[in-house]
Amino acid sequence: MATIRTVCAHDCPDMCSLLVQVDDGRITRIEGDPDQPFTAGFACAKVNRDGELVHSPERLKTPLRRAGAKGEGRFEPVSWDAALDEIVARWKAIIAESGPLAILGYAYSAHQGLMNRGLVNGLFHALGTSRLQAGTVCDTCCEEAWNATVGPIGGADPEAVVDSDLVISWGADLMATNVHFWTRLEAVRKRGVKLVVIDPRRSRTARQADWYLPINIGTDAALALGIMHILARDGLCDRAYLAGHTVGFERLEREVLPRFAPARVAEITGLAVADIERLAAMYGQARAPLIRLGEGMTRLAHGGQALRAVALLPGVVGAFAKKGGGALLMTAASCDLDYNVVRKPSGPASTRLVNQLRLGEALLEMKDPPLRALFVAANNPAVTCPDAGKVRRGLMRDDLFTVVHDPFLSTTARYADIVLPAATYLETEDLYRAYGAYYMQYGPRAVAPLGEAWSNLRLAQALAQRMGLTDPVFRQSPSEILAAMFAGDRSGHVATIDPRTVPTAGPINIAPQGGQQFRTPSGKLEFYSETLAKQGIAPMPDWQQDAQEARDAARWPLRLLTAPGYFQPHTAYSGVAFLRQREGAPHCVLHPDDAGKRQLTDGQKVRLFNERGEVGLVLRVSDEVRQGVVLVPGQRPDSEAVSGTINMLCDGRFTDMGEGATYQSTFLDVAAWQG
Ligand SMILES: Nc1nc2c(c(=O)[nH]1)N[C@H]1C(S)=C(S)[C@@H](COP(=O)(O)OP(=O)(O)OC[C@H]3O[C@@H](n4cnc5c(=O)[nH]c(N)nc54)[C@H](O)[C@@H]3O)O[C@H]1N2
Ligand SMILES: Nc1nc2c(c(=O)[nH]1)N[C@H]1C(S)=C(S)[C@@H](COP(=O)(O)OP(=O)(O)OC[C@H]3O[C@@H](n4cnc5c(=O)[nH]c(N)nc54)[C@H](O)[C@@H]3O)O[C@H]1N2
Ligand code: SF4
Ligand SMILES: [Mo]
Repeated sequence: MATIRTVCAHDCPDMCSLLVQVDDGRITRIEGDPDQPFTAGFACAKVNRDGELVHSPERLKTPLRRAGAKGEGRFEPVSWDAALDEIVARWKAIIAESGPLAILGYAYSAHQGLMNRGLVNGLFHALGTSRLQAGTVCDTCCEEAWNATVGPIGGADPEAVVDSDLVISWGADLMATNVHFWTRLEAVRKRGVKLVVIDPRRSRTARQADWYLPINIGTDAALALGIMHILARDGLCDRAYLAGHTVGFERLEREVLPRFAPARVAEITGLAVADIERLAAMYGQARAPLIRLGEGMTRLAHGGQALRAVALLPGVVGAFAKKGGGALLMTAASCDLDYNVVRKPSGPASTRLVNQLRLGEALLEMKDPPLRALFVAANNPAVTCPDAGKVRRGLMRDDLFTVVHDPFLSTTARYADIVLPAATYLETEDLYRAYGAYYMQYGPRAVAPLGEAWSNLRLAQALAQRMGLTDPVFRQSPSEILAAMFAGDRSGHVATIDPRTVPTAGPINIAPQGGQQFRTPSGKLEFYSETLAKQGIAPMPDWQQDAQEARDAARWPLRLLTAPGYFQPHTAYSGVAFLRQREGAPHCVLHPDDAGKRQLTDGQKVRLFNERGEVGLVLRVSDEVRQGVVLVPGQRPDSEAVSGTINMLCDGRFTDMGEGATYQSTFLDVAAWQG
């Protein structure tokens, strides 16, 4: 028996340090590392089960070649050599005939390791192919909005919550997606610190809060501006802080805030005037209030404005300067490693981009040259991209050569010409840095890759060598690549770390010291952003009714709310039968009044539909959501659902900033399932 200390590589802000017990080559137990302060000795309810993910009978054991129609899922095993020979021959022929732009290849976020995620992208960067504009399905909107406000730098240290005296979870379901911060918070709450949750749905986190505010979807900017209005009205602004560390507040106060008096804000947000007043007073009187920002509020047409308005609040009361105060969206931008070593080893500085959330359109409509080959690792776009029907029509193209690298036969893999078995993170070694806490850690593999599975890193290097690429990173060992990421003129904590010590150091705290820094063009917190003005985007936060949302709302009675499932947040956990059962059949949630109006009852199969199509799910009736909203947790594959997947009803419209996904600008109706 051996116990291996490694790192959880799932797409999750916590980046836990794990103790993995291995008996005879099998993982028999996974626990959180008690020596990593943030992990604090426990792994979440999903990753406790990752032994079952690794040893799942559903794992792919060998490379496969398609033997049936695309999407049918019929394959025959082939050797790695045969699979790689075929891929390289096809790619070389396509490049010779149409040029490298006819190929699109990428790895996305299911393996958070800096090498296993980065080097696949480095391979396609070096080949000069079309490039994925990645993350638009997830965080580019909130990231752009944060950057325009605070700059590309991490927010408050979640461990500093011990010094907070008020915490607002604003559009984040902490118990589902940030459970170690939640535990920290619970400890602080025992001392009387209050937790306020602002969310359109009564999430688990909302139910545990001291005060829950059920806000209308997409109205957060109005609430934040309403709070600023009251703070200014009541003399609760920190004028010295505003003068020294921010730009544009006076103009906002003159031109925008007058329109956000409490009565109007109440009308927009669906909250009572008294509650808005109370929230503003609480916030204005707190010494070090912390706002944990979630991404939920940004997944709609004006998501960027919402995030900006909320992220600016700590500037109004000077909370950014206080330990325990400020705002936390993400932390990763404060870690100054040389990521280009793996992501951009060589290749043209710019090339044609394919927005991840418009993959279907790119596959079907791109010309000069059309996309002729697609490579996907660590992503399941046939389920998790909006307009999933279009993605699948693209994947159905007979003249598209598709390769999917995945530990499982994902929905996307069913459309591939060649499927390659991927090793999971527990079978790979890598360097990690958290995006929701200030830690870096090296994670060795716990067990050898199962069957013939290969890591993303091994595959990227093998393909690069066969394609004739000579960049050193395609031959180096992980420890050599790690050293290269630390080389050069680094800043912050990274500059003080000796890379040779990293593989055995365990968790390394890399929290920046002092108050919140700003890395905007002005070096200050930007209530007014010149950068946005230049892009033709409103430079000061504002709230306006979106015209297209208003038209769709007039046509369809319900609005989609999307949030992670507790046991099945993404499809990455769908290989564990126990977790599928715990989450239950893919479902939607309606308020009792909305269900009653349609004569629908709890547990029955229902049809969700709009102009883009229909999907079939099981109905749950609950006042977790308000009237007019249908919640669909997680993105579940069709194989588990009554029919289809929710992204078939969402379109590829962009957010106001960052060209991100607008799942929640989707309007629809629900009826009984027929047939
Ligand atoms: N354990 C684990 N953790 C994860 C993940 C995982 O797979 N496993 N996935 C990670 C990933 S990739 C991501 S992107 C994050 C996502 O995690 P979060 O940043 O928390 O974002 P969401 O889960 O999309 O939404 C959070 C909440 O926002 C609410 N919300 C929706 N619309 C609005 C709105 O208009 N206003 C307000 N105020 N609230 C709104 C939703 O109801 C939901 O409860 O979680 C990460 N964390
Ligand atoms: N409607 C709607 N759609 C959404 C969202 C939403 O809230 N609502 N959320 C969006 C967000 S925030 C995100 S981040 C995306 C997530 O979407 P995806 O990135 O597609 O995430 P997963 O479902 O985790 O699927 C990743 C795939 O990678 C595979 N995989 C796991 N580990 C490895 C590995 O080490 N190597 C390789 N090669 N493969 C691996 C898994 O088996 C799985 O098939 O979905 C987005 N889609
Ligand atoms: S909480 Fe997040 S980082 Fe920790 S074990 Fe679970 S998925 Fe992994
Ligand atoms: Mo995400």
